[in-house]
Amino acid sequence: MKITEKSFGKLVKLYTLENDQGVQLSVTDFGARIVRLQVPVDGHYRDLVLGFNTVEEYLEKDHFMGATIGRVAGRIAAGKFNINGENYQVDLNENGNTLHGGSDSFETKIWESKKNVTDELATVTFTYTSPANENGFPGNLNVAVTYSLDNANGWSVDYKAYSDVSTVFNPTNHVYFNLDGDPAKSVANHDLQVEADYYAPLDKNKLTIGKKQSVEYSTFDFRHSKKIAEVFEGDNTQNRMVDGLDHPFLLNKNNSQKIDARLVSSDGRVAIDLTTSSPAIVVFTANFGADFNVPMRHSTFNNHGGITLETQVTPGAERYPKFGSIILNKDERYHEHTLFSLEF
Ligand code: G6D
Repeated sequence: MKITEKSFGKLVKLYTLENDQGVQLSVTDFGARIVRLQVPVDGHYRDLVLGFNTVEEYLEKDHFMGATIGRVAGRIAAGKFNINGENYQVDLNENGNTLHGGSDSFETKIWESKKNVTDELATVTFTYTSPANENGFPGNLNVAVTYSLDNANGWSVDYKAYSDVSTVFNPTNHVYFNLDGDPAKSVANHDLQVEADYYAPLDKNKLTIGKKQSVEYSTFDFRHSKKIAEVFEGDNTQNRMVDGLDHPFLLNKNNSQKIDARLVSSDGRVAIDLTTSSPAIVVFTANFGADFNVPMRHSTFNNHGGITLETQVTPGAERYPKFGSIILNKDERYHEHTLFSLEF
């Protein structure tokens, strides 16, 4: 196991965690972000995630890519919520709503970093203190995000946090996978499995509407692995509205179930099994439209050239308690964990 460190631009570092099997996970303190994930396939490295080579490109082209998202991932309708009888209004940055914690949130901050290597595990922990009232959110919030890589080809993300005042907190990571290693190629022929009997439909502004919809007999039924293509080609109005998937899947969490989700490359050579302590996964198929032809590492992105598996509480929970709670009480310890097991 080892970690190498190099500059990723002015004041910003890139850490590469490497195991004895040659898996390389590169992360940066700029947004506590995943930049690259490489595995050896047929003697060549295949890069499984989308990314750019410089901080400037992230800022210009897509600042959420690979980043830690917070304080609250997804959309807060009209930026309003209530904690213990107190009303809050946070900054608005998309159609009169708050997306991913408002503008310039976790993803554009330079986090503190600390690395550690043992024979079996390499870890980098990024920490950031979000000051009270940042983008309107209450409480000084201390956040730690730890990326770990083990020798059995598992890598994980741990989120820990506490606040000096009760607040809301619902972080995730916004890494886009393309297990074919080519952002020019749609993920339509990847196989996806998600252990969810229900998903949350959206309105035209991509806000959840407080409904849990059964996946049965619909394109949203990924309980048995199937090609993603169906969500791009069918006539399901939810898919057509967002041009694919941009939906929360409410995880079943059966004791017998081994994994929560599985993604397999088009050629079947690479797979990722995801297991999480979070209750939901927002699956976003990078529905950026035909005009978003942005040069990325390896090639120029084409529509649907990536897919996120964003572990979190279903967005809208501040309005719809049936989705769970995103309240982090004063001095309570927050901890969520997601493991991604690689097969190649
Ligand atoms: C998220 O769900 C949202 C998308 O709608 C958004 O476009 C993207 O982040 C940037 O996953």
